[in-house]
Amino acid sequence: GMTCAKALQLTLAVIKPDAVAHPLILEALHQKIVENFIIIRKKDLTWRRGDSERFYAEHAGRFFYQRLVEFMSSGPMRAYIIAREDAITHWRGMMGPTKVFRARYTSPDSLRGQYGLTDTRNTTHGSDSIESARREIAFFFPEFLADTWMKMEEPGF
Ligand code: RTP
Ligand code: MG
Repeated sequence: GMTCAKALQLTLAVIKPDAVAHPLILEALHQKIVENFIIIRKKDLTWRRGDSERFYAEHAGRFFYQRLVEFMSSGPMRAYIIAREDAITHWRGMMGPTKVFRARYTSPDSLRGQYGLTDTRNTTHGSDSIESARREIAFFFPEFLADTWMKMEEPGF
């Protein structure tokens, strides 16, 4: 039975345009996700610039904002809703540090350490808290009923 059902947590994982553009890297990242999580939803999509601006509104004004917004709407992405115990922390750990220099030197086996190109073109995104996971899952998957789904996972359902 699903003895760990109580602890299942959802998060959003995104494979960014730099990684989707390379079929072998996309496949490697997909396999990592398959091996580590239950995939609840998966979607290929391309953002308009406005989507990118809304998603990263909290970074508006920072020096990298324009390049980030531009890049994230530059080509196809793949988004997943994934589940496991401590999904948020686990996926962030697999990604490794945001900055590619740090990723390469401190976490060479992480996804960004292996495949990251720059601080912006760093292969993946992951929600950083329960609140942002909820917000970001709704942003990418507005049709997904997170509350209903989690209730179905309660013991005794
Ligand atoms: P996020 O906010 O997306 O979860 O990412 P994070 O916590 O790992 O990184 P953060 O520092 O909050 O940066 C937000 C996004 O901006 C991109 N970035 N580009 N120097 C640059 O060009 C630069 N610095 C940060 C990151 O790739 C991250 O997606
Ligand atoms: Mg952040």
